[in-house]
Amino acid sequence: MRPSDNGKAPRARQRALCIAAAPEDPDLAELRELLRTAGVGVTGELTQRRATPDPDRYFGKGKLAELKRAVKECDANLIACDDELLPRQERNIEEEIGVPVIDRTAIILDIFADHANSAEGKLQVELAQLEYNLARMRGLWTHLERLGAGRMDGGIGTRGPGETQIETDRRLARDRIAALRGKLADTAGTRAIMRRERERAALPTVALAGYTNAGKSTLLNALTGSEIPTDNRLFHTLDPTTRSFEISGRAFLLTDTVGFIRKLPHQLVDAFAATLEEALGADLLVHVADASTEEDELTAMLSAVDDVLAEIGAGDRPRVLVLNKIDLASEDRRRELSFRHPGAVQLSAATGEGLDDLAERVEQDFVATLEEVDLLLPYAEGGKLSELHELAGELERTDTSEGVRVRAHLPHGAARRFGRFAVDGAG
Ligand SMILES: Nc1nc2c(ncn2[C@@H]2O[C@H](COP(=O)(O)OP(=O)(O)OP(=O)(O)O)[C@@H](O)[C@H]2O)c(=O)[nH]1
Ligand SMILES: [Mg+2]
Repeated sequence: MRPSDNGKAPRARQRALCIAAAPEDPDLAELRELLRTAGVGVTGELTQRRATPDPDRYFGKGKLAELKRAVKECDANLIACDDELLPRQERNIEEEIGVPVIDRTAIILDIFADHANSAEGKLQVELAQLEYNLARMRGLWTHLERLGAGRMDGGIGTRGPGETQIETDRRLARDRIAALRGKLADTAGTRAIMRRERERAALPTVALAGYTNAGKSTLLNALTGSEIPTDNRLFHTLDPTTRSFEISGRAFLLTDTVGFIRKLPHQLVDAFAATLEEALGADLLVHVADASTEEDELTAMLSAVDDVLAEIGAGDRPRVLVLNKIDLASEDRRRELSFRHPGAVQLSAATGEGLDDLAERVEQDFVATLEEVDLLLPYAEGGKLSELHELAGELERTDTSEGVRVRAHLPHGAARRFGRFAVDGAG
């Protein structure tokens, strides 16, 4: 059957049995959460402790037989695997069990496809999906056929057409991938122009990064008085949003970014690289974490974010750790958190508790990077003075016969730009 034929079934009718194999006891809570976000029901789970997954079938033979019985018992019509599967693992399980198999990567890609709003976000997700499909020689005809018709409504695990179509598909997919890369390069170019304009304004930028659902967008709203959408589902925000806010009279730009997750599909990291680099080129990175999760889980989330930051080359940016949702933590837990993460700011974006501490911290860390300048602004350049005010907040000014003498602390970019007015400067 062609996927377009069975594509009419509502997604909620998909009943998944979750599987995972890991050296430690596998925990399927996050996979369930991903499926919930994707609109798939979960009817059961089956896990196996093993050093590495079986290269051909993911599970061992005995476990696979158990899986077959479990699928029947809980009336599942889909198997959802917590790891990215090799194409042959996927094929073998499907043949053995007789129901479609979907892996973690495909689920995440599906959620991204559903949540993408901006033109750029859609291009990025489509690129990631095509690359995932191409790598698995999956029929792509359907994907291309449906372009323009909105997102695929065939539900998770939608199959491609038969193998005969695959060679044509591969060619079409490669053409499409090249076209997408071209379009994305154009948007990245536009963004580079916008960034240069911002650099000319030299407002310091702070970027929020962190695990999905940590509360990044809620924090952005709390700090800037904005109302960008937030939700208790994974990967709610895909597009970077930038808003300005003030600390002690100094204007900052704050950028919200796409959330990270363990085993983040590399296709997505590639596709979103330009967006992420943009956001992470900030003066200061605020790593937002969900303090209401248990310590083990929190540690795993923190290191997943560290890994992605390192992967995209932002590993050594100046950083502040925020432990958000502190309103949900007991007094004991708060003490434990300050002991375990001494440098972190504990706050609640929801109640506003601790926001002042963060502002203080951002200012402090940012101020440490400021450069002291001593300028002489000719009276003819009056407009520059108010610009300086916005950049520096506090100014120390004296009127002289030649112009206004100003001492201030400026961000690196602005200090360079005002260099020509420097009293002891060379030009
Ligand atoms: N109790 C409590 N809930 C919070 C707090 N901050 C955020 N939340 C809730 O956590 C959920 C996720 O918040 P978002 O701001 O959408 O999280 P995000 O990090 O932007 O998530 P993605 O965009 O999916 O990466 C929402 O349901 C928020 O209401 C907090 O300080 N306390
Ligand atoms: Mg968000």
